[in-house]
Amino acid sequence: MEGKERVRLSAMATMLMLLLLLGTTLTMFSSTIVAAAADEDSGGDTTSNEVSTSVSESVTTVDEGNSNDGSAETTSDGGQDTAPDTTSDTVSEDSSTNEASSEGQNDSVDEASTASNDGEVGTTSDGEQSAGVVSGASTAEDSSEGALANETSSEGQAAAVVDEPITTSSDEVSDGEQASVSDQTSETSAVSDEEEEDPVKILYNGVAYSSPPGPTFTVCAGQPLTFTVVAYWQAKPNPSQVSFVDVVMREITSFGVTFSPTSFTLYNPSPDSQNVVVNVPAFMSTGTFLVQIYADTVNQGPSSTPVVAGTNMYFQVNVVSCAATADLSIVKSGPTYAHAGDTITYTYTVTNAGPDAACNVVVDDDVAGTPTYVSGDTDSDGCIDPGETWTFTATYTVQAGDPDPLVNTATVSSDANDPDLSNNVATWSVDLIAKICGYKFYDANANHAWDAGEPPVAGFKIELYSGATLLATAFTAADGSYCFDGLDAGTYTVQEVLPPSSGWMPTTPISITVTLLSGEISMDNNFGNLCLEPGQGGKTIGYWANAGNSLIDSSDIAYLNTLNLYPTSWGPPFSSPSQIRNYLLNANAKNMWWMLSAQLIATILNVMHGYLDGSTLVCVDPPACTTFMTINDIINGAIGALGSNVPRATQAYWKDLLDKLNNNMLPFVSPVPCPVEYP
Ligand SMILES: [Ca+2]
Ligand SMILES: [Ca+2]
Ligand SMILES: [Ca+2]
Ligand SMILES: [Ca+2]
Repeated sequence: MEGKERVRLSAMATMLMLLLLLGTTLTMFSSTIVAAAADEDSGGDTTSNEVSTSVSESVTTVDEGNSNDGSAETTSDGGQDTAPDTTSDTVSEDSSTNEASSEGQNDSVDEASTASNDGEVGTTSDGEQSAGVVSGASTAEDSSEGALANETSSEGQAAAVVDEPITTSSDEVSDGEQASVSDQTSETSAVSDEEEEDPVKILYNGVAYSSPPGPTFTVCAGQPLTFTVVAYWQAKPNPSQVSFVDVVMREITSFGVTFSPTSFTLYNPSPDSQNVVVNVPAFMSTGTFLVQIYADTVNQGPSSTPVVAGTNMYFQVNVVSCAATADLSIVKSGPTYAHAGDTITYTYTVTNAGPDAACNVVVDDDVAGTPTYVSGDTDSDGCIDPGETWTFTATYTVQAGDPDPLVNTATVSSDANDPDLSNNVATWSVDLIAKICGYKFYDANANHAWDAGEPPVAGFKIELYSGATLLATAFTAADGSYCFDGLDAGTYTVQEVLPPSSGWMPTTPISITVTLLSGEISMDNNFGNLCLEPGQGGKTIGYWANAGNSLIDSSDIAYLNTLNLYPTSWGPPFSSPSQIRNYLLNANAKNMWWMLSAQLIATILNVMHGYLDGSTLVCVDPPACTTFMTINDIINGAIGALGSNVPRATQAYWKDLLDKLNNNMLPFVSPVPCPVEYP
């Protein structure tokens, strides 16, 4: 009796402690608590874990105890009164609690908890109980209602949750073997001296989560979960009956949990344990799933009396979607303007604000195509990690007539979820600009085209018009070039402005009409010019008949005698300068052949004596100057017109040119550009 009293006292003391610990949440103490207390007592190693474990168990168990009572009764209908009695006995130790609880029980049973309890109980006694777990939660309120009875506690904790030890004990009881055993377990007192057996515990990180919710494991949908628990049996130092326990691990819920090993044996006398790997198959949907596993003591020895109870462990699997989430953003850059024919290089900068890496990144550009990766994957994993900045480039060659501005859109995507798609798009606008260019060249040979060796003319004014509107003015560069850039598509006129006070004149049209497509470059809108200077150096017929006559030498005479000159008594052929003087002084236009011959002699002598340069280009139709000839051209033309059968008009034409040339009346083309000056 003393021993029993002692046990009771310690049990009472423990309960008080638990009450303090749990405050008002404690409801009532079931046999489990008592058992736990007794365990601690006898075990001597009342670890906090155990305490807390037993507390939580007891809390959850309380109502269960009740419900178990109910169930037990139910069960008892099927076979045994002893178990329920035992339980109630236990409770009755708590006296007042007991009744209250039983009322609470009844209430809860009557109310919502009924179903669950029934379910549980039923399952429980079967040793299975998925449904019970869920219903447990819902029962919480019931229990609290019945709670008055439940004194204080538990709100919540669950009537429905089945208490394994009890369940087991009822199972055991149902074996018909033991009123006494359950008495021991629950009552602790007298019997405990004989057969105190700790229930097997399932410890996770040293804690027995024998009531829900237990630890929570967060896993990705579709990914299995594996963790290790310890099946633990706090055996007695001097066991009188039980020296080993065969344990089988099984799942109460139906998620397909497996164990490795599934079964094993724990031995007395030393506390024995077995690591058990819990394999939870993948959940495919997200959410939180409560899992209940059970360490069942299926055999023990040498006694066949099943006094070692199994135990539950609860844990939750929080299944979350693990598709990567990454906030990609793209920034695009490129030139601000471009001409047709330009190859634009766009640069794309892609970053990831996380939180996850973005893999299988695709950058696309609706104009430039698929950009090429350049750099940024610092860890070379093919994914844009937060903190990485990836660079891509793409090129596009602008075509004349492309949309202006040329706007293209780049997008970035990956296989990660992107919560903000607004920054996955970037556009870039390129202003397409057209251009008109050309050269100002010195058309030294007045052939209206540029020829190799003809120099550029710098400083020449060129104007750009749209219709009658002057848009811009340019001056030719040192290389003679000019451009009007930045133009939109349209029709323009470029026009040169001649320096007003010099002999500049165009040899090509002074204005050019240009029609541009967007971005188009119109080149070679060239202007040819030359400048005139007064004719000089010419000597007249009078000169060669008088002052210059003595300059005529035998070679002059020899050459002149080769020409088909008009024949007179003074020659040709000539034999002396005086004959030439008489021929020149008596020449007249009665016969145009003679007059042409006289002017031709003077011009030839001018050239042969260096007064004129036969290559000098002269304007033969001043002031219009649409036709230019070299002095040699004129001489040769005149020679060709000599003769008796050449029309007078023809001979007169050449005679007049020679006359003007000899009198310096035909402008010469300057061999080099004249100064270009504008006011
Ligand atoms: Ca984004
Ligand atoms: Ca990377
Ligand atoms: Ca434009
Ligand atoms: Ca030319």
